[in-house]
Amino acid sequence: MLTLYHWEPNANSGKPMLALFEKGVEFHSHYMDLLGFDQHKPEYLRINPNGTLPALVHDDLVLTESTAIMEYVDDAFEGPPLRPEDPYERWRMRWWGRFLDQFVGPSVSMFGWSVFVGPSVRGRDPRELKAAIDRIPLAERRIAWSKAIYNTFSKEELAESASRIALGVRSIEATLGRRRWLAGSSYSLADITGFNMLFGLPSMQPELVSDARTPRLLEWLRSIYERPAVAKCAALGRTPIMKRLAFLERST
Ligand SMILES: N[C@@H](CCC(=O)N[C@@H](CS)C(=O)NCC(=O)O)C(=O)O
Repeated sequence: MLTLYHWEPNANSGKPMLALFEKGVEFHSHYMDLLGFDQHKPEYLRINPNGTLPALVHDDLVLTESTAIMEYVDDAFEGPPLRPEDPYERWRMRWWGRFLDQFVGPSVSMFGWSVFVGPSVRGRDPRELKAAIDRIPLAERRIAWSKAIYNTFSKEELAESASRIALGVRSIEATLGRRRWLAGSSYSLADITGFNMLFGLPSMQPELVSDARTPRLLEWLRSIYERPAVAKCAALGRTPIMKRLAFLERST
């Protein structure tokens, strides 16, 4: 039995999901309504006490942390390898994973929480929202939810996030001028992470990511978007976030 507990197939939930589809592994998809706070309900906290997504349950094993789950999936199942054989390229794959997860991802997430998550729930009963915030197990996630709901991300922190995203974008654009994929000559978990984190940028920040400004990054996003596994992920999405993928359609 293999069950992936996930929200939309983007950011963290999209990473192990895309890895599973790329390898052709059959799994049960358990959609969690993050905007309905499913991830903080007792039945899910029994699986992941941190109340965050994704989590993969494989028989009696529970796996959390999206990047570590992807490595587990690549090790535990048959299918095309998603990590380079060459030790140096494998190091590069991990370097990119870490840079994206630790430096770029939290900034992209801050924007997502500020422009999508907050506005999606803000109109609900204030007492219910306060109770929902109080139930969040991780202090860090409580703070993010509270800022999203009460619209209190500061100008300074949003500016810092914008500059981190811009640095991430510049780094990827430069790297893709030297090699086909982030780690080297083969598509790897680094590309899966980058795609899930950044596919929304052409629609949300066209002044930063566009054919004119970042042609290589856009071509890289498009070539991942065109993989059959991405269409399978997109079919499991339920919110307007998935509409951002349409910006990767080729015009001709
Ligand atoms: N480092 C974790 C981060 C997981 C995480 O924070 N996921 C977000 C969704 S992208 C979440 O579950 N948020 C739930 C919440 O804030 O209530 C991973 O990579 O799996």
